Amino acid sequence: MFNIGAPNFFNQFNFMANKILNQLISGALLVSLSCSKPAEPKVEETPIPTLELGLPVETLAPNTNYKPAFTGQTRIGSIKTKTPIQYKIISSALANPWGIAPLPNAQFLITEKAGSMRIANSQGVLSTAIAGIPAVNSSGQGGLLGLLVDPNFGSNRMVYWAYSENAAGGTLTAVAKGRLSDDEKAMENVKVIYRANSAHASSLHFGARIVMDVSGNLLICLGERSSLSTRVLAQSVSSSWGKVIRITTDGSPAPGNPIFEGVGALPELFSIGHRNPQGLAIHPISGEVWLSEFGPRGGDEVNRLQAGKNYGWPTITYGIEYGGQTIGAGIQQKEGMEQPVYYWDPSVSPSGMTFYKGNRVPEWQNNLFIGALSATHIIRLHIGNNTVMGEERLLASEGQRFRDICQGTDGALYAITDAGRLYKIDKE
Ligand SMILES: [Ca+2]
Repeated sequence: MFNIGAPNFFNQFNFMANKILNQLISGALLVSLSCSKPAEPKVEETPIPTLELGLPVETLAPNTNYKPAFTGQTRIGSIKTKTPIQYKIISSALANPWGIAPLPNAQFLITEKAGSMRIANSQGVLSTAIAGIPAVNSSGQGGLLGLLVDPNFGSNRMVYWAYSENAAGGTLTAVAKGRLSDDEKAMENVKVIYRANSAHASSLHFGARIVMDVSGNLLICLGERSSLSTRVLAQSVSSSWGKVIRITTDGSPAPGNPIFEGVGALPELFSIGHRNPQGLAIHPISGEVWLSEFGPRGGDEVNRLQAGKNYGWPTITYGIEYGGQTIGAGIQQKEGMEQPVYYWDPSVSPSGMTFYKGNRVPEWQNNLFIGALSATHIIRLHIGNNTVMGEERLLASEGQRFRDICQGTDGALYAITDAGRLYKIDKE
């Protein structure tokens, strides 16, 4: 057990400065919102009495001198959880876990990259691998990836998962569904419901998280497969690379999908212009879908998804090539392309994420928690009126690559790491 909630001298010392900074940023945000953003339905938030902002959590130099589109789009002030928090490792026996989702009875369903799916109980004890999962290609970033437990699992026992599959010409991201057997040992009636168009000889950028929206349809994020020749297809409406798709639980394009203009536009597209999204979560109040995606060097993003919108990659980005060159025309903003709600430079490698809607830590309600891989911590973002109001780094001393995070039925957070750990994070 470790305590990460204690205030420190630095915070006390900077109290007044923080309050002034807080007011300045709040004022700037209001001006920015009223001047440059179209009117959006306001999202009600559980107010925090005083959101004291410290210096931004990021202290490293950025990769570029690009300017954000609005105040608070990057390097927002830091926040610190006041509730005393504890965390513990409840399992270290997972092998490259990739996705975690709560099951009834305080259990969790977990995918492992090499192709197995297991159940962990509330003490972290793991089941044997569940039988009946189709083969995956786990080279590079591929494998058994994101999963979703049906919100009506209690009555239908349905599970959906995404994975990289061998296909003519390389690999592709596929989506399957199945019924978890009553004895929890096998996936029954497994059916592949979607295959990305098309295969590519790359082991990178599969995307592959799944959520169910308020209408009961599936949203799945798909990467653009990383090659210079394929990244431009994130802008092509006839390719499913670099997209978020919205399909029924049978795999057909969902009713009410937006219409994209262009030859051969795929009817399953929900949003376009993504690079490698590895996080999806439904906002608890608005029901909107939020997404995290890996940008290039210095351009990782959080986006609030709206049907039919273009999120810019590779035309606009706050990042640069890993070799240092600018990307495309080196622009960060363009008419007709959406700005990220938030971005990180340097990169943090944002992966799975969840909004907190529990009662264990009231000040966390509706906050967004994101596993960070290269930055080795859990990101906490306080969201208000669809903007990021403050950022905190949790479990940074653990030095783990956090791959996914979910909220258990007990109201605690549970996070998995590439090294095979399952953490429980809760109030003391
Ligand atoms: Ca973008």
